[in-house]
Amino acid sequence: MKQKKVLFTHGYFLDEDPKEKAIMRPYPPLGILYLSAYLESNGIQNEVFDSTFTTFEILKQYLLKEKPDIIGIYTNLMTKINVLKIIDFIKKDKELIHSKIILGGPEVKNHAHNFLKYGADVIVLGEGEETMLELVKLFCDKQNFEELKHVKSIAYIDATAQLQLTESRALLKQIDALPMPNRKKINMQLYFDVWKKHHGQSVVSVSTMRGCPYTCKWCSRAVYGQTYRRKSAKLVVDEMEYLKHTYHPDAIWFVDDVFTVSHKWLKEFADEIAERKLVFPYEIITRADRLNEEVIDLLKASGCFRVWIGAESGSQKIIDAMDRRVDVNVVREMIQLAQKKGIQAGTFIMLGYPGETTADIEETIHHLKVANPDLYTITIAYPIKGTPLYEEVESNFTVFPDWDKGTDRDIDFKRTYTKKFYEYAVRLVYNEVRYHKETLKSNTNYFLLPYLKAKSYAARGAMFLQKMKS
Ligand code: B12
Ligand code: SF4
Repeated sequence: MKQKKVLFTHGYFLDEDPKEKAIMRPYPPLGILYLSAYLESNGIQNEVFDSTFTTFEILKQYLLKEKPDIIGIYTNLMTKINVLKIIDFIKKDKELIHSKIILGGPEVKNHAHNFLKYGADVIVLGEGEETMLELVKLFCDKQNFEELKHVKSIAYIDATAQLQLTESRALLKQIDALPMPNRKKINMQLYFDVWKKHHGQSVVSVSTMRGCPYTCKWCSRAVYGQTYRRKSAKLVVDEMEYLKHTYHPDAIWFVDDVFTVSHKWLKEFADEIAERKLVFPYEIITRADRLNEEVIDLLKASGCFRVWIGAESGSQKIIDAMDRRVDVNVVREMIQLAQKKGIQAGTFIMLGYPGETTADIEETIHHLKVANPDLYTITIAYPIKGTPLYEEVESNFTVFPDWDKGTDRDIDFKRTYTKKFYEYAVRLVYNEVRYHKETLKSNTNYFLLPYLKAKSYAARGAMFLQKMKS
């Protein structure tokens, strides 16, 4: 086999992202680091160009200098427009005309044909390791596109200009067999420096599970589907040990969808940590219905300092409409129990879900006041293609950008009230909840209270005006 030059990259440039620049919590692109490690362990050398701390110009110069034969690009909803710019550049430059562009990641499955028409050569659908390896081998051995039909889980355009979707590939049974992400291919120190500078501690991300067995209607499961596969606790702790000795980070963030989904696994994990005396601060995301006192004790004992508990709303009606399958009272209970046991609790809120009324928003404010999480974030609901929410609101789209000009985040649909109404509702929630928190403090700043109330009233006034328009 003739080895070709293989490069992985992604289209995320932190400098272009004002929201991220305000929070400065960047993470390395784990997906392509997994692919890089998998190829390397199968004898295929490759490089990773981590675009996070660079610019499009620097990426262009790199591509022109290296002239990779195969360029694999991670694509998600936020990076889609940049990925299109990268494709455009590669396809129009005569020095790169020979390069094959392979796209993967959560955004490509439901837009495969569009990406191909835009210039991508192959789209990898779902989990990428085995498919990428087969594609690289195929491109190294033969140049014949006819052979692509034998590679499972891809989309491409054939010689007769027809879209071809190949047979689906079974998901990897044993994710234990995967090598650790190839972090040595990128400059991890750049991430640690940013974290240290802005948050006083360096954090490294780790993935231990693939897939999620739940059904939340707005959530994209384009890559791993409604599955659940887990690395053995021993291997996860091996990775933690390796990270600790190689990079000396201050904390770990587990990017898993529902970290405590299996209590059996969690027990094994906590035991392994205890046995190796490797208690290390870590942060997770999970669901309230997968927490209880025993689980919270295991988390605490094994180093967990913060748990994010999704609920999305304080209104049971909206939680049920999302098919989130959780009881709002259990969410409150678990936020409080985690805090009581010395673990910080955060939660996510989504406003503007179909059917949400002012009464539901008031319930959410009440929920946040009662639950009193240490942290929370609010997003305005938007439909991601391929999700049940998308199908539900598709016939009611009011704003739908051209595919190559915008993302699903820019879509708007007919909600109970206008999108602007919910933007003001976000302000209302923040100010009301902050007001409440301030009143609980013994050293409250009494000038702050009327200021926050005034902001709440202003938000309510603006919501009222928007309601009139709805
Ligand atoms: C960690 C994470 C984040 C982090 C960090 C992102 C990062 N730099 O890694 C933060 C918090 C910043 C974040 C933010 C957002 N995220 Co996010 N995030 C995740 C999460 C939980 C884990 C990602 C991960 O590391 N997975 C593990 C790796 C191994 O899997 P993977 O990346 O999918 O890679 C595999 C395949 O996709 C494929 N593959 C990947 N790249 C390539 C490239 C090639 C060439 C090939 C062949 C294959 C391939 O092979 C890999 C291995 O099998 C996922 C959900 C999930 N469970 O994956 C959501 C997810 C990726 N996020 C999502 C969204 C919507 C967002 C936001 C837009 C949310 C928002 N604010 O509105 C922002 C946008 C951020 C941005 N600037 O890009 C969606 C993406 C949906 C979509 N269609 O794109 C997901 C899928 C969540 C969901 N279920 O809806 N996110
Ligand atoms: S939101 Fe979380 S629990 Fe719900 S389906 Fe998505 S990953 Fe699973």
